[in-house]
Amino acid sequence: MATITPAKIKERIKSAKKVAIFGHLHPDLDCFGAMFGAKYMCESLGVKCDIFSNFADDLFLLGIFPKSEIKTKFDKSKYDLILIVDCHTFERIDALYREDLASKDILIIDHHEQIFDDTDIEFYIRSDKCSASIVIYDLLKMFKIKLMPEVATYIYAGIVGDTDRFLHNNTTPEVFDCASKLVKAGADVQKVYDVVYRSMTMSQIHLRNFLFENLTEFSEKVCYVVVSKADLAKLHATVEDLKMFVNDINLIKKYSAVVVAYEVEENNYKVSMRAKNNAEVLSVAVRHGGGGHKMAAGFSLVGNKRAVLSEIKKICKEF
Ligand SMILES: [Mn+2]
Repeated sequence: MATITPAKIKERIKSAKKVAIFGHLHPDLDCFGAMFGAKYMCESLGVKCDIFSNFADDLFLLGIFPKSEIKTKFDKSKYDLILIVDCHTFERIDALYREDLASKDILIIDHHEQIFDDTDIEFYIRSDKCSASIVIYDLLKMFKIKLMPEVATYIYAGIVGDTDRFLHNNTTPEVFDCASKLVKAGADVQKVYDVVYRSMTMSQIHLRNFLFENLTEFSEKVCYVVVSKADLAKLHATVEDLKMFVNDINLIKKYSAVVVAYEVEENNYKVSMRAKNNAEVLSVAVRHGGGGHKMAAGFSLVGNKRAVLSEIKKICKEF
């Protein structure tokens, strides 16, 4: 694993002919914020680039990020540098692109501890930062690139996403400082909040209620809920809808760790965990082949709802 400096990042981007930018599967606010911020960085350095994501057409985040600037089909012969943001492992890259990326020159800019094992990959990792978007913001500042209002909005959205509106303990004084500068640069704060927090559909409301109603207490400190694709279908809700509410489960005072398992593909569950009150969920996630942050981490489980449910009960004992 080769770590590189911001100066070297600038050099690498400037010497590329065309850059392809990727984030993780099912991109969230921070992933899109970092991808769009990185695109602006490359273009400001005079290098052409494209963002690639196999996103859902009706993704609500597209109310913030322009769909027309996201490409789906990737022709690897057209790009000589791959920039990956907000992603800590190849497994989190969409399978659609994974193979095509393996043979390319890769640079990773992120805030997750990395488990990429390819020694040719170059890394710039700031695990002390709240989001990949703020890492990009810092680079823009270091490269003396002036922020445009729309880019300030993208980065603001990324920070809001990964701090959950300045709620998590990754919200340092520096985050507020950055937010203030982004607002001064013209970030459309109300648009971000309207799209992300004031746009719930009735099926999302029903899903949120379903999650709380089906929450099961494992112990004094731990609770869990398992949601199958059939459950989601009954509620006319999607996996994207469900992801909006994982943090909400963590609002309950008594539980210091919450476990939410949801079926993303048939018999393939994503397990998202959240912690508070000085508890941590990362070590459990890592033990089960996943990753993330101390208080927000996850992993995958294979099996039908019954099998996953019994596995989750065993995992709850680890807290
Ligand atoms: Mn992130």
